[in-house]
Amino acid sequence: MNDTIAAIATALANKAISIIRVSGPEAIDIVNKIFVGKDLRKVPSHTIHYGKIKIDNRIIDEVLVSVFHAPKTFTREDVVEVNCHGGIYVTNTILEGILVKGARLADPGEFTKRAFLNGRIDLTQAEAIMDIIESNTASSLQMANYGLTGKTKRIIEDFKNRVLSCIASIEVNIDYPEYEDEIQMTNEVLMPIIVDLLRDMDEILKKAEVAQIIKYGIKTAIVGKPNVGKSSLLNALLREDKAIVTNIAGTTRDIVEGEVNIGGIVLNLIDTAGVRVTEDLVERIGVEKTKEVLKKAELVILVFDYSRELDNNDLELLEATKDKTRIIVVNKRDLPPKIDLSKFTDYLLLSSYNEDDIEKLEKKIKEVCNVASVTEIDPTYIGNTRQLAKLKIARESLESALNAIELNLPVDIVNIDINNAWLSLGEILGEVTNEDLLDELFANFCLGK
Ligand SMILES: Nc1nc2c(ncn2[C@@H]2O[C@H](COP(=O)(O)OP(=O)(O)OP(=O)(O)O)[C@@H](O)[C@H]2O)c(=O)[nH]1
Ligand SMILES: [Mg+2]
Repeated sequence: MNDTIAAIATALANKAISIIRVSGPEAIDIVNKIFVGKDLRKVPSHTIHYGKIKIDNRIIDEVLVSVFHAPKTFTREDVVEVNCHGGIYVTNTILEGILVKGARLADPGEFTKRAFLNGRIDLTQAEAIMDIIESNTASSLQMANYGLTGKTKRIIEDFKNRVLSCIASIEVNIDYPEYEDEIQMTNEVLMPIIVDLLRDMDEILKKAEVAQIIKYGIKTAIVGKPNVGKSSLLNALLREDKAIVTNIAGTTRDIVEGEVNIGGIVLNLIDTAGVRVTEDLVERIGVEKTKEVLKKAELVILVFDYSRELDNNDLELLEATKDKTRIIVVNKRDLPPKIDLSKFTDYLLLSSYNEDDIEKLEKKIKEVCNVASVTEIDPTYIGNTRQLAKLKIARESLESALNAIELNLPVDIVNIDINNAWLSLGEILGEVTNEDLLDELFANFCLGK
């Protein structure tokens, strides 16, 4: 980790400004070699300097260079940032100049990885940086910011400390049985502590389901037989003419996707080909795709046509979606009815042409997804999948400790499970990690981050 890395931190497109970031022991020296202006090796930390970049005796650009001395920097190493004009060619030329003078091109996420390895942030905070970049609603951004400021870290540390104090007492008892002042960690003493821990973890895990929805959105499939108005409904929800609508059955052949933000919740809408038995090859492939989408959907909007009688296609879809979180929409309520609504227990009669009806549908979606009240997000909403998976493993270990206590197994056996819980909690923070995990994790970051 002793080399100096460099990368373009901004998007590579013709824009107003680009930033090239350099980090490592040689950062200042390297940039100084191509900078015309003050001697960057002599300027104080956290200062910005105007000058020019000169490579092979040619002026490349007029720039502002920021100099930050270790350790008060993002990576805890010396960091230099070059603000240049935002053309793709000029930015690449300056980066190349920096690489030629001895820096290495950074891997994706390598700056953040260094911040983590140098102890400036823990793994939950590193992941929160990524989550901030990927946020697309106010609530997911707020959640990511809780992570970045270390609130997630503190929740996990609190669990870890509670688990550790059990382990410590058990081990003192085992190693120094003669210390009579120490509380004896019998199964009776341990039981309520473990029960409390499980209860508190469950509370976090319960909120996590909603947190995941906030972060990733809800995969929502709009299905129905041909011509019921699925694409019209998609367009109405998106407030955009995205999918082609015609009065010809079988208009949508391929899936059409769109994203809509309903009160802070993102719906990943998927309009599908109308399901029916068909001889048309293209349409048949579309129908197969619909069935695939249906399997993966977290929410299904099943659409019927009020002006046509229910047929086998409708009934099959009703059956195929019965175990899904589902909203039944009976569309085209402006036309003379042909459907006996008493067939359904819960449905929304609407017209995709009517704005009030669409708002009713949105309200129903929030209700069904149980996210109506997600305006108040507190720091205990953890939305990061890796962190949650580890927390679940820690919970399982404690559950198995509890089983061992109930069987009245010796405390040192119970301690094995408690130790495992402690290790999993440490993994959330990145205290116990292996290289492969870190490589995989940071590889998902953007270049220059
Ligand atoms: N009267 C009336 N017509 C509607 C309504 N919604 C959609 N339509 C019409 O129904 C026809 C079919 O609409 P689409 O949205 O293309 O239907 P679809 O379910 O996507 O059809 P496929 O893609 O073929 O499966 C079009 O002519 C729409 O204008 C409605 O609420 N009332
Ligand atoms: Mg369609």
